[in-house]
Amino acid sequence: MKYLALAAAMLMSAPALAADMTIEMLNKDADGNKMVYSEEIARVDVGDTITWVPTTKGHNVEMIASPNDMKLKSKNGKEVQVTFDAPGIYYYWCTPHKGMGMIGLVVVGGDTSNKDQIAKAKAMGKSKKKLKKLLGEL
Ligand SMILES: [Cu+2]
Repeated sequence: MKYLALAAAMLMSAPALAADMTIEMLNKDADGNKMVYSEEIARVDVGDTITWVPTTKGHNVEMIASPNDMKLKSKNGKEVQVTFDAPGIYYYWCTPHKGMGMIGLVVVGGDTSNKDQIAKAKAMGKSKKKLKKLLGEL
């Protein structure tokens, strides 16, 4: 009986693990969009991990606004991994390409209650329009 309980617990934890996500940093995506993250809106559960992979050179991840004021500025061209422990919307950009609209949102735990905070966060060039568009999709 002990083993059955353990097996059941392992089965139940499987979906959370499966929700971990990889996001590619791209010069160009399959649709021809330039300087983009492969997932512009990523939805994960609390405790999930996202790995950003530098498929092409010269990109990074810099956190701009988040529910827990997360400090993050990854090195250009390096893989970076973040585990999200607080629910809410996280807004980040690629430092070299922020003016070209290279931004992304992570929604953790389905919580969009800090949408106003994100809407007021800094954005420049094409990122302004893109941020509005992405927030409109939440
Ligand atoms: Cu970039």
